[in-house]
Amino acid sequence: MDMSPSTPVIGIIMGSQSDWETMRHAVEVLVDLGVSYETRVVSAHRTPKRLYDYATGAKARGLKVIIAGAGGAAHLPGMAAAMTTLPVLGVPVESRVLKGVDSLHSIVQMPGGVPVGTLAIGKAGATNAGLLAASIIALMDPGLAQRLEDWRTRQTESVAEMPVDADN
Ligand code: RP5
Repeated sequence: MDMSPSTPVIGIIMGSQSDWETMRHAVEVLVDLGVSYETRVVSAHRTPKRLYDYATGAKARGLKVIIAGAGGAAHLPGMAAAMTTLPVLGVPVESRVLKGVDSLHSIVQMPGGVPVGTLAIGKAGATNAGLLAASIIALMDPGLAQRLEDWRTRQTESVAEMPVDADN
């Protein structure tokens, strides 16, 4: 799915359609911030050729950052990072059996020399991957840098000083 208006600078890949429920939160942030992106299902295990083509071609197509989400034996971010020098941000998807701890360990323990910036398990990780990718792009895009500042300000202003009962 490509909902982005212009040439994508961020590639969001995921190991399975089942990861979309998590990874859509990265997209929500990029839409809010007006950052161009593309989304693809790319499995390290089920579609290795698709992964090879995606990772080796990403930089030449103009992508600047790859966000890769996967669950279980989550090799996708690490294998993508092995084939490109673009920054790769890994999102551990919450797995049914081991609750995403397996995904986290699979993604975070990269050997020295092939980095993956690993985020939190699940929705928070996907949201923060979107924000982190945007802040990388913002280094070269003053307009986006301002939108990111504004996004943070709105978030700060949305936090009430006093707690309220949930059923109010
Ligand atoms: C991983 O296996 C995917 O990233 C997904 O999180 C997990 C389960 O995939 P499905 O069996 O739901 O397709 O490769």
